[in-house]
Amino acid sequence: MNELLEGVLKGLMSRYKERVPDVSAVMAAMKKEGVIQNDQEIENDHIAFRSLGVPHLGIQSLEKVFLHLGYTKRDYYFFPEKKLNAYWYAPPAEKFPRIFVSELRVGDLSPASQELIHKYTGTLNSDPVDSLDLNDAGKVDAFLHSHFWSIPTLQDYLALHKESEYAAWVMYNKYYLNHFTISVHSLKAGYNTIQEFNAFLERNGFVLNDSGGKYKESPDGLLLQSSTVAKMIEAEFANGEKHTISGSYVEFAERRVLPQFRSLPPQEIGRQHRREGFEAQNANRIFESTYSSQTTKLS
Ligand code: OOG
Ligand code: NI
Repeated sequence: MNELLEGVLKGLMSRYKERVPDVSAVMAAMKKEGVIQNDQEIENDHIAFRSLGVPHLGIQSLEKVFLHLGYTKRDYYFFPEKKLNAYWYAPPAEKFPRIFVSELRVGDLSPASQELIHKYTGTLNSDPVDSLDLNDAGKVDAFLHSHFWSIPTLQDYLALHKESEYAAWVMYNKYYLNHFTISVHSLKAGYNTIQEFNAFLERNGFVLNDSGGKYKESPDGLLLQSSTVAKMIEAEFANGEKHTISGSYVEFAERRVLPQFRSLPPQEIGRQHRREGFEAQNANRIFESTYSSQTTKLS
């Protein structure tokens, strides 16, 4: 099972790296400053997917893939303003990343936007995961990068974008990895807090999402997160029309040691001694890494 999961994650990461130049750029900057010698030293805290809450798709469909690969469903999060649901999933072993899956609450959108989405997804009459061979890493990888609906017209994309930037993002980007996350607490001193890591990112020219501040802190003070602003990619819409849209980004997380384990020697600290899970108020701001309020800072 773990080999299968390794194969799927490898496929996801290689396409993500091709598409998000910040991934290799952050790693190169870390090597330049001697933080890491090679990419494998980086701990991937979590990866994230977005989806559409419509019949046969959404969380209930996508999660089947990861439950099959050994993940366990954990907490639910609700984002009323962005009209999203999300869950996180714990990996079968510590060496694998957690997974954060969100979905658009399509029924909460205006009738016009709902109609636009259904125009594309309404052709599905079964859950595509149900006909997928989940024991074949190559097939799962291809599935996660395939189309379940036709490429939208630019006009429909822009109409959706006005009401929900998340909706427009998924309509075009589908299940492309939305981000991977570097665990900064596992890095060497000088880089292992979110403030220090953000300073490193900024002196190397990376632009941070500053919605709610350049890092987001959970109310318990134990989960601190920051992220780059998504890079713009040239997208080709139906009829060959082109437009630049936001792609994916990179996230950074510091999970602090829980109070009851603070007296443990540093070399004994493992994942189970640190803050687990996610935080709705942090996530609410991190979503905006692909929103134009943030991406326009790049131009
Ligand atoms: C996910 C945003 C939330 C986190 O770690 O809280 C998130 C997204 O942009 O799809 O990644
Ligand atoms: Ni995240």
